[in-house]
Amino acid sequence: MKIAIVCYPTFGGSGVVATELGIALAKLNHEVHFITYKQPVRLELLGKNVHFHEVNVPEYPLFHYQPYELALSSKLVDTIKKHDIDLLHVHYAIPHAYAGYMAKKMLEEEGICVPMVTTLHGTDITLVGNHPFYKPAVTFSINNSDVVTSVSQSLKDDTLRLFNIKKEIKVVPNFIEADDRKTSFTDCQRDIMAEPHERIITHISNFRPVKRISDIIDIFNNIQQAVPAKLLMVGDGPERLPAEQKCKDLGIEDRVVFLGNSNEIDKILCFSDLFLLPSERESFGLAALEAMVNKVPVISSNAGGIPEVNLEGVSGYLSEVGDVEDMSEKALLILKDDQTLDRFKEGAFQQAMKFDISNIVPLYTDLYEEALATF
Ligand code: GMT
Repeated sequence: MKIAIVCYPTFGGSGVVATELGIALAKLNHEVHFITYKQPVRLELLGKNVHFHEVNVPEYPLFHYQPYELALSSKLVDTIKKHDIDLLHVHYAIPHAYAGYMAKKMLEEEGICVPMVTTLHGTDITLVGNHPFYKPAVTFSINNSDVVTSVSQSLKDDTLRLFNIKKEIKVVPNFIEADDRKTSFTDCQRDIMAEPHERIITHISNFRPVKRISDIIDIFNNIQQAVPAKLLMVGDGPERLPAEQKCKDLGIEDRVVFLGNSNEIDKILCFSDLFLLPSERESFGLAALEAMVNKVPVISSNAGGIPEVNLEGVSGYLSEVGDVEDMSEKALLILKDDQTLDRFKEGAFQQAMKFDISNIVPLYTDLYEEALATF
C-alpha cells in the first residue's frame, strides 16, 4: 500500500506513535509518506519506503493567523496525486481530520478516491476538541472519516460521551517495540546519574499543567526523605520553571536534574527504577508504556486510559488524581528492597509486552485493507 500519514512532528505521544507506525509499515514494504510541517522527531533516517513532505505556510502580514489547514489540505492533494497514494491516515482530529476531509473532497472532483483513517489521541477530544469553538468541526471530521480509531477504550467512551458520533470507533492501543531496545544493559551508564545506593526516579512529558508536575516534585520529596534518591525530569514545557523553583524552595534542587527534551529516552529509562505519571488526564500514557518496556515500574494516577496500561500490583500502582500521599506510599512499597523492585521491573516488562508492535500493527493494516476494499 502507499500510505500518507499526517501527524504532529513533535515530542508528543501522538507524533511518536504515528512515526513508529510509519516506520513499521515501511519495514513491511508499504510506501509511507509523512506530511507535516517538520520532520518528525523520531524519524531519524529517511530510508527505503519512507518519505517526508514538508507543509510550508507562507507568512502573510494581512493574516492574524496563518492558514495551516489550507496549506496542509493543498499539500495532501498534491502529494496524493503525485505519488498515487492509496490511503490517508491522520493522527489527531484537530486540524488533521478536518484538512484531510477537504483534501478528499478536492480529489473527488478529479475522480480520485482515497479513504481516510482518523486516529484520536486524547487532547483532540478531552482537552482542546471539546471546546465549543472547535466542537462542531471536530464532530464533523470524525463522522466524515472512513475509519475512526482511538488509542484506548477510555478515550472511545469519552468521545462518545462528549460528541454526537455516528461513526463506529475501533480501539487500537498504542504500542512499543520490545525487541528494539537501543541500550543494552552493558551500555547503561547509571553511574553518571546517581550513586549505586540511590534509587533513580524518572518523569518524561511536555510539562503541561495536565501532567501535574507539582505532584511529581511532592511525591519525590516524600520518597527522598525515606530512601536516597534522584529525580530525572525529562522534557520541557510551561510547568518546568515553576517546578525548578519548587525544588529550590523545598531544598532538593541538588537531587533533581532537569534534562530538557531528549531523543535518548531508552538510555535514560535503562537506569531508572521508577516512573511517575500522576496526570490529571491521559488517554493512554505512552510514556508509561515506554518506561515499562524498559523494565521501569510505574506510579500513576488512575485517569483515563492509564488503567488499561499500568496494571495495579504488577507493573506498578495507581492512585486517585492528586493523592500525593498514596502515590508516595506506593512508590516506597516498590522501592523498599531490591527483591520487590526486581519483581515489579519484571511485571512492568511482561505487561508492556502485551502492547508489542507485532500485536498492534496488524490491527491497523487490517483496517486499511477493509477500508480499501469497501471504498
Ligand atoms: O499529552 C501528551 O503528552 C501529548 C499528547 C499528544 O497529543 O501527543 O498525548 C496524547 O496522545 C498520546 C499518544 O496516543 C497518549 O499516550 C497520551 O495519553 C495523550 N495525552 C492526553 O490524553 C493528555
